[in-house]
Amino acid sequence: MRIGISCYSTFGGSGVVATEVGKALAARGHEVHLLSPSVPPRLLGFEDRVLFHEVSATPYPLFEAEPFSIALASKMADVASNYGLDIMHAHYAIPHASAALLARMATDGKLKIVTTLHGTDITVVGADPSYLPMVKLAIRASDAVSAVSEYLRDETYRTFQVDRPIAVIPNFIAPFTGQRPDCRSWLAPCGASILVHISNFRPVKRVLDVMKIFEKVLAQHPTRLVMVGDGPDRAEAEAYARQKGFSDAVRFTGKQLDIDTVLACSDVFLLPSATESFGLAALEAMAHQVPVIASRVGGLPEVVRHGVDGYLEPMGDTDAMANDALTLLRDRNLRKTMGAAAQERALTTFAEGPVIDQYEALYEQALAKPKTTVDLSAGSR
Ligand code: GMT
Repeated sequence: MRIGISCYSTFGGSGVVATEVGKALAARGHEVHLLSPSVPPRLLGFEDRVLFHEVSATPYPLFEAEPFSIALASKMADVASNYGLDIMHAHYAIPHASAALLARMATDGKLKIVTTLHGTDITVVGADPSYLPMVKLAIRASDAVSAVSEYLRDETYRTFQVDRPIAVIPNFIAPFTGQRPDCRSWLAPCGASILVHISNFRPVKRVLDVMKIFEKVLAQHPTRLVMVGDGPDRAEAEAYARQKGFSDAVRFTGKQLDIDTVLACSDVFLLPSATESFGLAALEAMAHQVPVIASRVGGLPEVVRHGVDGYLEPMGDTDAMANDALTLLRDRNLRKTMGAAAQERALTTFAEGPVIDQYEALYEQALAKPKTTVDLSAGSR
């Protein structure tokens, strides 16, 4: 098949999943066209059968903001007709799915649209009245739709009252090579334990909770905290560490392409989010044998088994999360047992192969749908 994949190129779960899906499809012989504002972080090297198309919206003095959605739809229509695409796979509903609807109209209804819902496109921003009608239309009018967890599928039905099948296709772990350089001596000198958090530091990630958990742990156990990523709440988290006098024990690394190296030398992963449709970062930690302590919210219970791969606690309960962390850091055997269970689950239940099979099946379903009729005759009179 010839498949277009449209996604954001910022550090975020949807761009990671979209890029890894594209690479895996290309490895199976499909021709993949990635459309994004810049090269997504996971498209690191040359990949056979993967072509990249940069989407840029030309500024014009009249615009208050460049109409990215229109530029994206135009690029989709261009690539679809010039390369004969069969499918446009939109990752994250806003604006990728609605732009794909426009591109389908512009290509006489031949292009099939597959939309993958990732999280806040449904649970936070998608439910906002300024976007809701268009997100709802995109969900209804796509040829096939998937959500990354049962939780997200159910939230989609609840919020948008749509009556159509939505497949659940989870996030997955792309194969990675086992050995990584040891960064422990720099991140945690003198044999301290390492807690790690990876995110885009948006309010939904509750990074201040990460700091509070660490503060409680540090009071009882020699530990370092590694904060990977960047975003709006980073400054507040850094200020908290300085104000409480433990900033020397925290490394804010900023955005990192190579999270595998950091995870390979970490002891416990913290994800105290307010909501999380799946929690790809948690799954990536599990793949590295790192037990996860997370909020019991959204799709996280579908990923992390409480007491098996880590612990799930009520959102905001930093005392419980700190106690869990101390339990794990003080008991090397428990940590090893949970880490091994977590890795086994990540690499089997969430292995790449079966997930890509599911996406291919979804594409087949979309291709079997009749062509969408586009009647533009009224406009040509
Ligand atoms: O930042 C992004 O690219 C998407 C982001 C979001 O906020 O929607 O992440 C979501 O998609 C990931 C990949 O499917 C999931 O693993 C994350 O749990 C989900 N984030 C949230 O639901 C907060």
